[in-house]
Amino acid sequence: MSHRRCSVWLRTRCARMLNAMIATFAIIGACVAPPAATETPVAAAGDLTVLAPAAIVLPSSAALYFAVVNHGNSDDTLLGISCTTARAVELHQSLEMHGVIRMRAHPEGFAVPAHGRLVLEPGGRHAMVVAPDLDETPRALDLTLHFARAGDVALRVPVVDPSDLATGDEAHS
Ligand SMILES: [Cu+2]
Repeated sequence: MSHRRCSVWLRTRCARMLNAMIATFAIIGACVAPPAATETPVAAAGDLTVLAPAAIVLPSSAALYFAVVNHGNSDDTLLGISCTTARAVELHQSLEMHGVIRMRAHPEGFAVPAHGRLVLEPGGRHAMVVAPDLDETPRALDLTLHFARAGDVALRVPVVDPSDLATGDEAHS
């Protein structure tokens, strides 16, 4: 399978999943911050803390969600994510156009503004793990986040059920 073919397939699958989730839980773009109950940082580096990591596992990929809080005076950038047990990790953004969710790759990374936060969430910015090597019932994914200023941050992302994410969004809105 060529790379181009594979990524088209991935985006279709990812968009389908997001459409289904949005239709089911009506969480489109409503939530900017993760719920208060998950504000406890799970990782930190420099001025950054990482909150609320969650992964949804699909047949040949996984979607990643988390938040990064920048407590410092300087902007930072999430340049990329690596996973030693996957082919690649891509940064994506979901955009709604005429009622259809489309995916856009973000190889340039995502900004983490000074005294602000970056939120990866269903229906918005997120990351996709391509072809992860997982157990039959995986419990977590081990990743490394790469930031322009703060450097590398190791992150264990627990695998959750999609309904768990929807509960968090509903609680916040
Ligand atoms: Cu995606």
